[in-house]
Amino acid sequence: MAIVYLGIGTNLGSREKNIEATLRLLKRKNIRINQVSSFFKTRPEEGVKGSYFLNGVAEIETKLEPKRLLRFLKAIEENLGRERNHKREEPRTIDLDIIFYGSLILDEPNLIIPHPKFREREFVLKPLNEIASFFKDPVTGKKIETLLKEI
Ligand code: PH2
Ligand code: MG
Ligand code: MG
Repeated sequence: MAIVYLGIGTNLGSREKNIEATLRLLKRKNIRINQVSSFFKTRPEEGVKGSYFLNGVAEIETKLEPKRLLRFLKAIEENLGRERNHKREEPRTIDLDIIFYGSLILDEPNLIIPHPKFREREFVLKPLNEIASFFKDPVTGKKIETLLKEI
């Protein structure tokens, strides 16, 4: 079993319903949801179009290997109407990103863990700090609370 932190973001349609549906679909695959943070209203960053996001994170427990988990997360995104070959700047019903997979460090063409951008994203660090402030980033060795203070 691995403890995994997922970033959850939505800025299209009913954000609340998208989040509810996502949590429901996650549970289907024997994934245990340990904790869910608050969801914060945030401004789209990094050139994403559309209006406000709701952003939060969830701590889950799973036996799925990273690649299988990623495939399952993509299936949930598609199930909620996200196109498979979506563009980076398009608004999205749901975006599910693996932030941490335990203390695993992975650097492959289509999957980098920890998420390569989370350290500079307040929309990830702020909710993450609510449920995992003492969790240490395996790359920098820094706690979430420290990384949040640094941005
Ligand atoms: N996700 C991005 C880029 N920009 N901005 C906000 N506020 N929230 C996000 O989840 C987000 C973003 C890439 O996936
Ligand atoms: Mg993302
Ligand atoms: Mg994504």
